[in-house]
Formats: sequence, C-alpha cells, structure tokens
Amino acid sequence: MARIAFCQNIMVEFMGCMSMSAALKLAGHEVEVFIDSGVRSGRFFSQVRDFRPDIAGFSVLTPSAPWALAAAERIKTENRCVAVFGNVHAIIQPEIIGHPGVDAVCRGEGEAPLVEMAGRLNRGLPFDDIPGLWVKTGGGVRKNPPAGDVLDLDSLPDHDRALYDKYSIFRRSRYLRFLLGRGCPHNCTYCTNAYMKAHYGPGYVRKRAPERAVAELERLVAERHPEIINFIDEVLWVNNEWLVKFLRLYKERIGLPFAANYRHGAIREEEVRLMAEAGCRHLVLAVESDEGKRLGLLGKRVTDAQILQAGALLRKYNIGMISHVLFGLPGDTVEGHLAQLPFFRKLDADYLWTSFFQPEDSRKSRNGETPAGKYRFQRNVPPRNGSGPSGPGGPGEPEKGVFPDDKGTGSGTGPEEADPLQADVPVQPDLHRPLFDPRVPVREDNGLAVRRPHDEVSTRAAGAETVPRAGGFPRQINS
Ligand code: B12
Ligand code: SF4
Repeated sequence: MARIAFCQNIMVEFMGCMSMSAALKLAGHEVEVFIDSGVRSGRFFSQVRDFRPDIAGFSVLTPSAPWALAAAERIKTENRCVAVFGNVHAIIQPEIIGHPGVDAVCRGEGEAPLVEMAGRLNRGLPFDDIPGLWVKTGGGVRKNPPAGDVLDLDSLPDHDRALYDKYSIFRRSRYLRFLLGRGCPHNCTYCTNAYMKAHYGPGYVRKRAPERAVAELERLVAERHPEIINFIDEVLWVNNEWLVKFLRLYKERIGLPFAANYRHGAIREEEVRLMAEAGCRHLVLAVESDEGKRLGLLGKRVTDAQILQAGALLRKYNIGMISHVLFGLPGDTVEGHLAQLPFFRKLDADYLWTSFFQPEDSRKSRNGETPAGKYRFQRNVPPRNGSGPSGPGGPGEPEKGVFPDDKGTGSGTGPEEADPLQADVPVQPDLHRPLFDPRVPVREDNGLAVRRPHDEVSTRAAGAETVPRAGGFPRQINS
C-alpha cells in the first residue's frame, strides 16, 4: 500500500482528486487531502509530515501554481516522497517539471497513471515509463506517450466524497457539487477547452449515462441530505437527447433544486421548461463582452438578441440567471463598459459576475518569445487526428438560433488551423465557483450593490430597491 497526499490551497472539493482517490483506494492505497488555507500553513506542512506520504499530488490551476511549486519543494525536503503535478496547468505548462519541487507531471487524466505509480512505488519499482506522465530522471525528462483514450466515465468508481469529510465545511455543506461529464463542445478563444479537446483527442467531451449519474445522486442525497445540487460541468448541455433523458430521471428520482452552467445559444423553450420542472433554480450564462468582441475576439458565437431571448425564457419559467462579464479585454474602455449598461438593464440578470481578463503567459516558455503588450488568442485548434469539425462553433459568426442538431459532442474544432502547442490558452473567467448564497444580504455601497462572499459587483444603480424573488433571489427594481 502506498500513501498519497493530495495538497491544495483553496477550500473547494476537487472532483479530479475525488475521482483519483476512489481509483487509488480501490487499488488498496491510502489517500488523504491536505488544504493549506494560508492561515496556519505550519499546521498544513506538519499534517502532511505526520501522514508520511509516498506521493504528494498537486492538482494545479494556473493561479495556484506559485503556491504549489513552493509547497512541493518544501514537502519534498521534509518527506521522502515524490511530487506529482496534474490538472490543467500541468497539461498546458508541462515545463514546470524543471522546477525543483516537481518530479513528474501528469499530461492527462490521472486515474490510471497515478494508480500505476502508486503500485510501482509500493513494489519499489521505477516509474519513469508510465504512459501519461513526464518524469524527471537522472538523464533529463522522460516524456512518455499519452495514457491512451479518454476514460469511459461510467467505468470509474463513484467520486470519493469521504476524502474531504475531514473538513466540516464540506461535511456539513448544503450544496452538493456534482459532475455529470467532462469537456464542452464549444471553442471560445479565451478558454482552455478547445486546447483540451485537441490535446485529449476524440471523445473528450463526455457525459455520464443519466441512469448511472442519477443512481449516484440518489445515494448521495440519502447519505448527505443536500439542499441544492450544483452541477459544475462547464456546460450542462451537450446534446438534447442526453439532456432530456437526464432531466426526466432527475425530476422523477431527485427533484432537488439545482444550478448549472449553460450557454445562451443552446437555450430552447422545451428544455427550459423541462429544466424548470426538474428543479432548476438558476443557470449561469456568460455575456462576457459587447457583441462585437464576443463574436470576434472571444469566439463566443452568441448574439445580443439570443442572450435577451434566453433571458426572457428563463424569466418566463422563473429560473434565475447569473451572468458573466469580463473586464480588461484588449481594447476595453470605461466608456465601452458604460455603453453596455442599457443592454444589461434590459437583460435584467439576477446577478452579474465580473472577472478580469488575465492572459496566461505560457507563450513565453512555449514559443520562446513574449510579444510585449499583445495577446494572441487561441483560435480553433485542429483535432489531433485531423478529422473534420463536429462541435458547434468556431469563432466569427453567430450560431443560427439554436443548436442545429445533436451531433455537437465530438472533438473536432473547425476549419481554422493552428498548432495546439503554439496556441495561447488564456485564463478564462470562471463559470463554476460555488454559486452565491442567496441568503447572504445585499448591501449598497457607493452606488453599487456588492454581494459577499465573492467580490463581484452588480450593475445595480444606487438606491435601487430589492425584492425577494422565487428561489430566494433578491431582485432589482430598475430605477
Ligand atoms: C469545477 C471547476 C473549478 C472549481 C474546482 C477546481 C478544481 N481544481 O477542481 C473552482 C471553483 C475552485 C475553480 C476555480 C477556478 N477555476 Co475552474 N474549473 C472548474 C471546471 C469547470 C471543472 C473542473 C473539474 O472538476 N473537472 C473534472 C475533473 C474530473 O477533472 P480535472 O480536475 O481536470 O482532473 C483530472 C485531470 O486533470 C487529472 N488531474 C487533476 N489533478 C491532478 C493531480 C495529480 C497529482 C494527477 C496525477 C492528475 C491530476 O486527473 C483528474 C482525473 O482525471 C474546469 C473546467 C475543466 N475542463 O476542467 C474549470 C477550470 C479548471 N477553471 C479554470 C479557471 C480559470 C479557474 C479560476 C482561475 C477562475 C477564477 N477567475 O477565479 C479559479 C482558479 C482557482 C485556483 N486558485 O486554482 C480554467 C483553468 C485555467 C487554467 N489555466 O488553469 C478551467 C479549465 C476552465 C476553462 N475551460 O478554462 N474551478
Ligand atoms: S467558455 Fe464556456 S462555452 Fe466557451 S468553450 Fe469554454 S466552457 Fe465552453
């Protein structure tokens, strides 16, 4: 038996770690998670020491990379263990393997490589030839081929929820975060998704069988009594047949209020009605920027008219809308943002979630150059096998009304070509943090309503009155 310590610095359950933990435990290994909340870091390091890990696993998104690299270096000096990095940052910036805190990076789904590594360490065998891993060796970095096809999600054990139970914040949470699949069929330029589709190859965009997902949900509801389910998939929709089947089962056997990420272009009345009947309380639908930038620079093929139409449909069925806005895109001005206010008033979203565009600077190491002051947005990345387009949308033109058909689940990405390893993958605004707690009071600050615990600012005008809305949403009466 090997001991694996997952280490992280934010207080959120990582579904990836829960999935790997389930696979590791099934193979007989011992797994624990340790969270450095930044308040008592000494305690974090001493708890990891007490656990005496053989492997310290870091699941790293770009903002956490500096913490993870420093923590791994210290953990490696304090413990005789191997430090492995995985998740999006390790995939798009595998060069981090050059850092003294990193022994190996996982270039894809971690279940199989990590189980294999734990088994080898347990038996005292070398692990530098495991598919899916880049491994630091005495002679340099061994870059093994990918682990193989993407995983069939229904073949995996249920996520190991117990992993995070040692923290009461998760044990007692009234939210249940749940993942129905992996990947998204769209190709927005500012998101890592198109890159990942090319990186993983065909089949990357997947959903679990509705029956299997609902059976797991049923068990979790009975065990944990959540009040709301938060589907954290990038988009709930991948095809209508799947969605309708899932929603019908969910309505019949679960029926709890739920929230999900969606996309305006996919909104159709039939599905909205079904979602409302199944318990949908709010959907997150990104606006991001004005129509010109959205369709052009961001490659999000959704028009203003589609957004307003979706807003009206959600209101009709009493589903709340949380929308995203990006500040700080190239060419953005304060005047430009102010000119958008009438549009947002018309949209009347329950909540506007603002983020600042933060380009990821991997091009420095990947291309060996940093085009000062320029962002190179990722355009369509060719599918690894060179096959034709199958997902809806490359950048440039709006989708026509709703999605044309149900065949948008493949991994093709359209005609424009670029080398995936050369493409920049900027950080995207987040679609998926736990949704705000509708019971947290809204307070008026300097003409802007600010809701905690997050730092997002709504466009609500000073003095605007708020009234409760179905589902607990405070709702603005426009001044
Ligand atoms: C849920 C979610 C969150 C959650 C949980 C994040 C987490 N680490 O799990 C929260 C709310 C915390 C979050 C926050 C943010 N997120 Co987020 N999030 C997601 C989302 C929608 C799903 C993640 C998920 O559960 N996937 C399913 C699981 C099963 O897969 P996985 O996590 O990738 O794990 C697998 C492999 O990567 C690998 N693996 C992962 N970790 C490890 C570790 C080891 C040791 C090994 C061997 C393998 C391995 O094996 C796992 C199992 O197969 C993704 C979209 C996506 N495609 O991943 C965005 C995504 C990861 N987020 C993104 C962003 C931008 C953010 C934020 C920066 C947003 C913001 N502005 O604040 C913050 C960053 C917070 C931080 N400091 O890290 C980007 C990442 C960009 C980047 N360069 O890192 C993504 C990819 C969205 C996108 N399409 O661009 N996010
Ligand atoms: S921004 Fe959203 S819709 Fe666009 S590719 Fe990323 S996850 Fe999909």
